[in-house]
Amino acid sequence: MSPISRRRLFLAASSIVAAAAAPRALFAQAAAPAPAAAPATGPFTLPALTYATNALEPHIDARTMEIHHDKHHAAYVANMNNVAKTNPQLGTTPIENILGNINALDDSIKFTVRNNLGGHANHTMFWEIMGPNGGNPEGEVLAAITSDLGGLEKFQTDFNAAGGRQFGSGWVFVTVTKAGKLAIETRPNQDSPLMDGKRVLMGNDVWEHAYYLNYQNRRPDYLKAWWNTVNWAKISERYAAAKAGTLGV
Ligand code: MN3
Repeated sequence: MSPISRRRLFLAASSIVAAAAAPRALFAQAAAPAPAAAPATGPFTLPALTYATNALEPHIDARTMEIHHDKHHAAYVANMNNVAKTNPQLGTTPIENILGNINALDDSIKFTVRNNLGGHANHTMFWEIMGPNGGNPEGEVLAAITSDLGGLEKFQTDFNAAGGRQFGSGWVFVTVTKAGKLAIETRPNQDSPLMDGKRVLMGNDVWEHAYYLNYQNRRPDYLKAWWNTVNWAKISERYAAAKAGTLGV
């Protein structure tokens, strides 16, 4: 290309860029938008993991943890902050109370809150009850597992079977009453036993995003391996809180 035609091309390209950029710059000044990638801020916050994303390897890989926490859970939080802009009472009511009265919400937001606040509550619990070196069930929790769920081995078998049977996306939970009684329950999507006024002792996420990078279609293998990530000390704390009536999400 001759220097002249190169110059002409440059000028032509410059004028196209300038024409395209001008209205955008004006809009940016008028609207002062936040960067597109920034999460919506508001009353709902993504809880930080209390362990490294690779701390649960080889059972749950770091990349799965990063995408699951930083993208999936963050999206539920951002969506709730968006809906809270026009429904500020959502940000000032305890999460378990909103979910426990989900059908009282206006139809215009019920579906959004069910999915996204359900997702926020479920994942907040999920990160909390996992960790490296999680130990074994002891004390009152072990006694309840023995009396209500047929012992640790039967409990784990039944919990994995329930998680395996959950068709499509969902969760397998252990619910706990104020008297300390345990039961295995499943829910589809991001539904939670909190929506039935119950309390969740623990639960496992059986959405494909929880395991697909490492286990692909082998959900039963993920369910088995997941027990190596369970933090039993934290579950004991949640059990005590449930009996004291102070367990939230
Ligand atoms: Mn999930």
